[in-house]
Amino acid sequence: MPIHNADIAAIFDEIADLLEIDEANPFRIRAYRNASRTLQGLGEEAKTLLEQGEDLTKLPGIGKDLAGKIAEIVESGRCLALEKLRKASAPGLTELLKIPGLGPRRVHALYHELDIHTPEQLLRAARDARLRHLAGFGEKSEARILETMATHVQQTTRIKRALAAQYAQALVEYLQQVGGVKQVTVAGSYRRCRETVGDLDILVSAEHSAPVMDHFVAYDEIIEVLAKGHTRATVILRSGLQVDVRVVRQASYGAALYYFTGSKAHNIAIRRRAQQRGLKINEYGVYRKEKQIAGETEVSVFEAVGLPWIAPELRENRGEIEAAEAGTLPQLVGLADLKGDLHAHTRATDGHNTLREMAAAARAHGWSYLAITEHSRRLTMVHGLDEKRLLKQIDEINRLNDELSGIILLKGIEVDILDDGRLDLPDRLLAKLDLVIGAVHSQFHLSRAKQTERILKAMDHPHFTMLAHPSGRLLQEREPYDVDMPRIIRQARQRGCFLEINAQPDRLDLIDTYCQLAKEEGVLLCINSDAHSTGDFDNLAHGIGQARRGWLEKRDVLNTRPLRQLRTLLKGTM
Ligand code: DGT
Ligand code: CA
Ligand code: CA
Repeated sequence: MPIHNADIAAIFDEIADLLEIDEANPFRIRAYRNASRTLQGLGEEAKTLLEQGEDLTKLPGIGKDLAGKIAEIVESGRCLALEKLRKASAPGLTELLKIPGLGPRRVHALYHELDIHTPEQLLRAARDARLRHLAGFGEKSEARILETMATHVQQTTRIKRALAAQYAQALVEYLQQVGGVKQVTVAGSYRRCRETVGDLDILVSAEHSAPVMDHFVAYDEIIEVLAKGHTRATVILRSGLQVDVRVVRQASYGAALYYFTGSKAHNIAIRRRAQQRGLKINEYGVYRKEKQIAGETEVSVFEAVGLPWIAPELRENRGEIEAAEAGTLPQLVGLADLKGDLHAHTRATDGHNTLREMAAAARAHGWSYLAITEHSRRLTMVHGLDEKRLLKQIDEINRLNDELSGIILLKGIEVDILDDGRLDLPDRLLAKLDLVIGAVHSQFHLSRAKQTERILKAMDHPHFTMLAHPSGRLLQEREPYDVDMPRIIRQARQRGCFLEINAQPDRLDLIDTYCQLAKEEGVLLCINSDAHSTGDFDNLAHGIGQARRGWLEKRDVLNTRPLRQLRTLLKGTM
């Protein structure tokens, strides 16, 4: 049975969750979380590395013990440590963690005080008003839990796109093995680069569908075949992910690709347009009466309804059809447009690589600059920098810049925005830096008015350059905090500062519709990897997807600027 990195990561995450509910040693918990992150970002399958005899302890955050566990999982598909932890706790307990607003501490209280270990029990207790008396809860959080439970079921069945990508790529390669197959493409929300996907919609072009269907349902990660017909099948993978596969002839490939890319709202609007022109449009082609007039390529489908090709990321019926009609579609930003990255960590705090290693990796990506932005002192858990250690890092960067060629390290900080909107380090120190990224890492539940005021105050600070992960959401873990984002965007315009698109696959924050608003307001966005190791630079591809969903062009993105222009823009904020 093939074990993917995503499977191992899921096991480590569950271990970390259970340890956290158990109030185990925080460093032990972090070790599992870091290892999970390393695996999720790893370009190559751990299984392959092991087969090649590679030493896994060379990977960031993987020590001897974890390397052993990875080998165990790859070989046996099992992890004894997890099984032991599961036995010692109630089944379903980690399900509770997926409910937004419930962290390990609260789950611990629910379990030990009220014997609640399933979402159903939680719902019942909230309805009976039993939660409000629990330490750390109250009437407000009880109401919030009732509210989120309503949407919870729907949310947990989706999966992060970056994770789905690992399953998708393996499956695409598998399907390409069949003789006669010309093209294999993942369509649906995946192709539109939504941050989570409900299922995978895979399209295969071949003249004969039977061999493709037979090969597909024999894939050894399938645990259930829900449907199998002549040209389509639906299955569930061991990971729980649902996959739809459809086989079409080359003459219909464009029409099918178009149709199954969606979104549904976009498709419906285009179909109406086709009808107005006396055309019929479906997954097989575009028809006038009975005659197919288009459908081999996507371009031909759009052409038939009088439009230029529209990039998949825009197809949400949010104005793209009108823009296509008017000839004002954006020239979307691409990965190759980026000149550098402005948010990265090193071993000085919770990163895994040295300054020198990070610089070399950034240069290898072809960039001309990389900003080092460690956490500030308030985050003691990750060894946030105090004044003395930041000064020391500034010196190190200066020295390294003298020595290195082809890459410039910029001096920055990811400084905590304190509860009252002040910044976590003194002005005279921030003044020595090239950029100051402000970040909210605490007090997520302030009222909308207070949270907004807090962030606006921080942005007013003379040295504030950029707001990190502006909404604070963690996909499927934490809802965005309640904040007046349009006001923050307007403030950024007035102050001449920037907003981040944090490219970590579980953040992808700023959210697409606000990217669009920021662009309209003339606020530059910066697509940042938030790298904690050299491998994390690959996150930028996810950030680009998010930026494209937000209609951003090269000129809307700060880190497409060459170094000299960038420096001028950064100085404007200091
Ligand atoms: P997901 O899977 O929830 O992340 O989102 P999608 O967009 O991938 O949705 P899915 O998998 O249900 O369907 C794939 C595409 O098929 C969808 O984007 C558009 C097309 N489609 C599905 N149902 C309909 C429909 O009732 N009418 C039209 N016009 N298109 C549909
Ligand atoms: Ca889908
Ligand atoms: Ca589907």
